[in-house]
Amino acid sequence: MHDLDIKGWMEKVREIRPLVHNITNLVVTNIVANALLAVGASPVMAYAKQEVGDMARIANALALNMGTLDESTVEAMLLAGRAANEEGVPVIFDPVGVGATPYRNEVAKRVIDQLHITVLRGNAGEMGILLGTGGEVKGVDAVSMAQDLPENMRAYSRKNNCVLIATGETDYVTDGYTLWQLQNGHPLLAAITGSGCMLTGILGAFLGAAGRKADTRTYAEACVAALACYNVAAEIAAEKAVGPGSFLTALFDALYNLDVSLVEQRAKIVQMGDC
Ligand code: ATP
Ligand code: TZP
Ligand code: MG
Ligand code: MG
Repeated sequence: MHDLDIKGWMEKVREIRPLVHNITNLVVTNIVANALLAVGASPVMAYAKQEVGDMARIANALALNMGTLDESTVEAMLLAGRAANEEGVPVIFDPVGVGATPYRNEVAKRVIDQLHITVLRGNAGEMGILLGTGGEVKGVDAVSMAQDLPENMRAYSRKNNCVLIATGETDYVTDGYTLWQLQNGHPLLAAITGSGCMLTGILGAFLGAAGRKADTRTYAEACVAALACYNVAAEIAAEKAVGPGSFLTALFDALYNLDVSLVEQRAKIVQMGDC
């Protein structure tokens, strides 16, 4: 159903321990750092405008997340993003809560217009709103997804030469040509805050493993591997958990102990025609 080397990607992450520079939100900072450590990456959170450019330049990937915005964070994101773009460092952007307020919409537009984003990842509601194709959010949560979202993602991705990812019960990834549909994961992911933010950080780690100035197809394949690892880890964690609290702990353990051969066995990935 697919021809991806998930094992190879995970091994690369563990081998090179990518430095992921995160400008993320106040709710999830600690769990994003712990999730990155658990997969074998090296997280750093840096926000000061005096240092974000320098940090982004030495990082393997930059992860921008607009969950709890203010103007100094936005300024930091743009400075870091420009530095990353100059060096070819891959940049992932998570437009948390876009559609909830005009300010969030304006900031998402500024980031997308002013930076070259390597990967744009949101829940299905956020992605529909960003693409102007419908979809609904309530605060930071998706309420609904437009039927034609995957095809609209493919068109946007091709036009802008970036990877698009919409998550939910089913996840969609596209490089503008191929569309991958993934069916792993667990409803407990929607019962903890930050499941999307942790995923964004981990996607950053896999992009870092792909290296600087890689092509969009390579970055997309790294993202599909990251999603498969994360969501199979969530399934393993859910088997041990009794509720959201123990699930989060079990998720760190499952990411840390992840047997990649098991991910390859359990991954439910459909790769849909190049066009
Ligand atoms: P939200 O703010 O709505 O929680 P998010 O940014 O947290 O959105 P999600 O779409 O919830 O992002 O996706 C986060 C992770 O949880 C992804 O890995 C996704 O595959 C998984 N996921 C979300 N909902 C489900 C579900 N019902 N069943 C299986 N996996 C899910
Ligand atoms: N409020 C602002 S950011 C945030 C909340 C609750 C966390 C959102 O995390 P996720 O991963 O998008 O569910
Ligand atoms: Mg969530
Ligand atoms: Mg989110």
